[in-house]
Amino acid sequence: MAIREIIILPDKQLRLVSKPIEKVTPEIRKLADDMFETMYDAPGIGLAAIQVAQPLRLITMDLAKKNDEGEVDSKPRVFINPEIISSSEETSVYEEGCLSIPEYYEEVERPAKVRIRFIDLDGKLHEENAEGIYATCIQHEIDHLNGVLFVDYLSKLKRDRVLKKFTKAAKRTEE
Ligand code: GNR
Ligand code: NI
Repeated sequence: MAIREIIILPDKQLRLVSKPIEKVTPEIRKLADDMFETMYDAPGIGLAAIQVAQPLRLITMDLAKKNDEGEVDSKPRVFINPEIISSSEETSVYEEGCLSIPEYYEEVERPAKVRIRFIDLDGKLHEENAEGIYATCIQHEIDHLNGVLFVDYLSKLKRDRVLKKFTKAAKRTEE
């Protein structure tokens, strides 16, 4: 396994539409392994392949949280070619962050529940209902596959302010 570099705003690759995966090859498995290592190291609860500069429809996720005994209840998940089949009318608001927009957090309103379809690393098809942080996270990650970032849901004023901050920071490090 290896930690890969996470690309950050204003990297234009974040705006690419990722390509469907036709076959789960050893390279795809290696990419998923590396994405888990990168995600846990960050740390983050989800990661889309484009965040490590691979424009493929692959997502890793682990919504690990401490249980009543204080032990970490970890559940690594892989989503290949995920799709949202339906979304609830009801919405919920979560404070979101993104590893590609470090140290910036804002509230985003999204459908509270979604039904998703995806394949796993064994090529097996799944359909699941997601709610709570799972629903928010899978929508955030599927957005990445379509070149969409959570700041796109904010007011133009807020979005422009974040973009400017990251563009300036990128200029400073290239000098
Ligand atoms: O680690 C992450 N936390 C998070 C919190 C609220 C909503 C979405 C997320 S995903 C984010 C990691 C990331 O950038 N995934 O693309
Ligand atoms: Ni993100």
